[in-house]
Amino acid sequence: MRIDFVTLFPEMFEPVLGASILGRAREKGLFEWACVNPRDFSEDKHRKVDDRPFGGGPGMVMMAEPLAKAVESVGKGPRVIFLSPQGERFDDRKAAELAREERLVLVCGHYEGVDERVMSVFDEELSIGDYVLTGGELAAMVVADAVVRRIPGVLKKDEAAESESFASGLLDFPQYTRPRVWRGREVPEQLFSGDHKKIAEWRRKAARAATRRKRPDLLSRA
Ligand code: 4FV
Repeated sequence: MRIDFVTLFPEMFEPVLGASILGRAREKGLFEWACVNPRDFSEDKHRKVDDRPFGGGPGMVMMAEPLAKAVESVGKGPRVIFLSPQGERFDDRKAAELAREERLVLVCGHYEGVDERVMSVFDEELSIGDYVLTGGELAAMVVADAVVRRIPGVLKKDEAAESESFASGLLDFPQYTRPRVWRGREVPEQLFSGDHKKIAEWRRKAARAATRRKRPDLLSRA
């Protein structure tokens, strides 16, 4: 899979996407990415990419031309997704859907937003949550992380297991590791029974209990 990020802050991406599982996915040739900066498409001698809002009001607005040119420079074909609080809520189902794509373009807004007329250049809008970020970059990286880890071969077998949650409609069961007693608190003895059926049964019950307690909405959905 290839992802092109349209962003005014390309320096933000390598530290995050170059590390851990996504870094490894790139090394394994399962994932590649690049950044396209609208500033490189500004015809303005000062490489201007934002301007004051018509009708007044605080802040600045991203100009349509440099942004449209940057998106179009990636070429026809890829699905173009604009990250914004007005978008459809991003979730596990959407991650699975996007993981089937060959190419994605993730467009990162900044300032108060973008000139509304450039929305026609985007195929869809996605939001990672009902709050306002300073830019779409973090949201784009969240989407990239959740999508790339769904690409076959990116996660090792044992890593893959943990990404089942949500797909099963339930939250994950609680995990424990050494020491067996920590600050006087024991690990549930069922996990030492060696009886895998009993352990799986205990985990299923624990996952349902956790979901009922923390995310009852998921249960109604499940
Ligand atoms: C956002 C979100 C988000 C809004 C103004 C960028 C910022 C600035 N993107 N999910 N929540 N974007 O807050 O995706 O342009």
